[in-house]
Amino acid sequence: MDARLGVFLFLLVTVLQTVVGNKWGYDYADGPKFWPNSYPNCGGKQQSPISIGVSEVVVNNSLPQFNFDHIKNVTNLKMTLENNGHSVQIDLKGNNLQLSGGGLPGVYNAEQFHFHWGSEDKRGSEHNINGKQYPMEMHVVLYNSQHGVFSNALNKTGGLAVLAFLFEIGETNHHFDEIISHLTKISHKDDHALLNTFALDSLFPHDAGVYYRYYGSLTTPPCYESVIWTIFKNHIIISEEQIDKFRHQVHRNYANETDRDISDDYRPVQRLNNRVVMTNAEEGLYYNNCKINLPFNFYFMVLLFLLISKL
Ligand SMILES: *[C@@H]1O[C@H](CO)[C@@H](O)[C@H](O)[C@H]1NC(C)=O
Ligand SMILES: *[C@@H]1O[C@H](CO)[C@@H](O)[C@H](O)[C@H]1NC(C)=O
Ligand SMILES: *[C@@H]1O[C@H](CO)[C@@H](O)[C@H](O)[C@H]1NC(C)=O
Ligand SMILES: CC(=O)N[C@H]1CO[C@H](CO)[C@@H](O)[C@@H]1O
Repeated sequence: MDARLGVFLFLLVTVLQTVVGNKWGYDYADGPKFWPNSYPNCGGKQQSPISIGVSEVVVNNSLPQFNFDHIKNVTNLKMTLENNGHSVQIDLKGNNLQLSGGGLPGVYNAEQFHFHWGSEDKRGSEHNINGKQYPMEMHVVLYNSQHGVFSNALNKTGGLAVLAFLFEIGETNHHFDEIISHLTKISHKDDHALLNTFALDSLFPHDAGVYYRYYGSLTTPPCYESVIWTIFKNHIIISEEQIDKFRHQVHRNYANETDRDISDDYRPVQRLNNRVVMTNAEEGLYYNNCKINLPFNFYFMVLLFLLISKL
């Protein structure tokens, strides 16, 4: 695009936004670039998501494991699936699903969990590892119980904790059947459906022991810098067929409007500024990003060794 045209469009959109008011989304006109106009916190210095460069991560041996015992609880559980026009969200309010450990300053209550995904496998996650984006990311949003209710915790430092899980494509994951089988019931904005309950941690990867930790923000307006982020090293596996249902069965519009998929509902990575990303274990310093690299390097080293030993 021509630079002057770009500036013109930017100004035009800025003016239109002021007129139209606080609407946000992921299109050019209402996208992340414009969020700071209506939501000043989105222009802050400790924003999320970020790119996690594994070589810059610091091991912190004082970061303990999480205690998922209470999060497993399905007694009197109520889970409501909702299309909020930006994502597919499962409401957990009032269930008293508590999380502790993981170096969190107190006991946190689960409020909801939701997803960000791409229209293609090569994008969709909000956080990336060593520059690599994943097709989907799940966020479990919790608030510090000392604030009583979610809305009070929202804008307090450390008021929120988000557990983030990255997805990769593989075999069908039947733990997601209950959610995916109800997507056609929430095909339009503001649609709701009641789910048969399941243990929240059944969606997590088998081993959720190693994680990354940093302090950041909500990845959607109003972008408050109140979030203690945890990104788990191990991925959740789902099939292409399953992710395709997220891509095409839920729309961002009301039923009386033209259907548009919710896909590509992710915010681009933000500057790290002075922040440090920590990990709770040495394994966090190794990320098997590219499976081809390892054997190649191995053979290369063997070859080099043989060559040197011949000299
Ligand atoms: C599970 O939830 C029920 C009802 O809220 C509660 O009475 C019970 O103590 C909880 N159990 C655990 C292990 O959290
Ligand atoms: C390591 O983690 C603990 C628990 O969250 C925290 O109190 C401490 O400040 C961290 N250490 C460093 C060097 O950041
Ligand atoms: C479509 O439905 C929504 C909510 O049901 C309503 O607010 C809106 O005015 C409707 N739009 C049209 C064009 O009828
Ligand atoms: C922690 C946090 O994000 N605090 C913010 C709460 O809201 C005010 C007003 O928008 C901001 O100035 C704070 O930074």
